[in-house]
Amino acid sequence: MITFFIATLFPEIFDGVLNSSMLFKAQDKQIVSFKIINIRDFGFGQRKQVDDTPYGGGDGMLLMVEPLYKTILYVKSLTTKKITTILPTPRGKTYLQSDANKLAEMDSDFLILCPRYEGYDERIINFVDKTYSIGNYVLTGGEIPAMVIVDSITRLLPGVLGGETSVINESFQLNDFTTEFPQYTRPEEFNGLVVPQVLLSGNHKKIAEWRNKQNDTSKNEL
Ligand code: 6GU
Repeated sequence: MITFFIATLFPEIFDGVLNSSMLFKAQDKQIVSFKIINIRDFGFGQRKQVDDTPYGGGDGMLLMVEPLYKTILYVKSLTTKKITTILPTPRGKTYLQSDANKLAEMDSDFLILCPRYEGYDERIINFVDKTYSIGNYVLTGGEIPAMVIVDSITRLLPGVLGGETSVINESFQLNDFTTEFPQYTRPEEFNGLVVPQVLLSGNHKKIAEWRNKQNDTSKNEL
């Protein structure tokens, strides 16, 4: 069982995503467990303050290093298993399928620290193992990236997709650059749009060849 500890200032954001569909089933099958930690529990004083203004000036507030550090220590006190600590940040390495593949093989629990506000005190970098960005655009916090990372790892764990995973990884060589082939279901014709004939042919060799040839990313240019 792999435990994902997710540290956030907005625990409610995760309710729907973690408790629906495959992520719910993965918990139900005891393949993964999700534990949401509220960073505010490690804030200072009565107001549980976790943020402060940046040295040198600038807009907004930063997450202070100490509440994040205390969160890490707390989570490490909860388990004897190895914990890989991940910080989602637009300044991290771009997260790719190959990263998901490696993380899914690690036999480690994970702590994902979700930043908010205008960022975090850079000194927290010394206490994390990995930093990832999920692409070149700016989001309001680390929660959506955390969901992306959790989802992409969980679906690779044995038993989550009922054995499909190895098929996807091996026979289709899913890597950072492949797109999946287009698929069709009933009806055979919709508003004059027909299903490619080869898929109705029953010729599995021809179908496999056709699928391998499909790599149409033209819509990405629109
Ligand atoms: Cl990990 N965080 C934020 N705030 N924005 C992002 C991101 C992460 N990855 C892409 N944009």
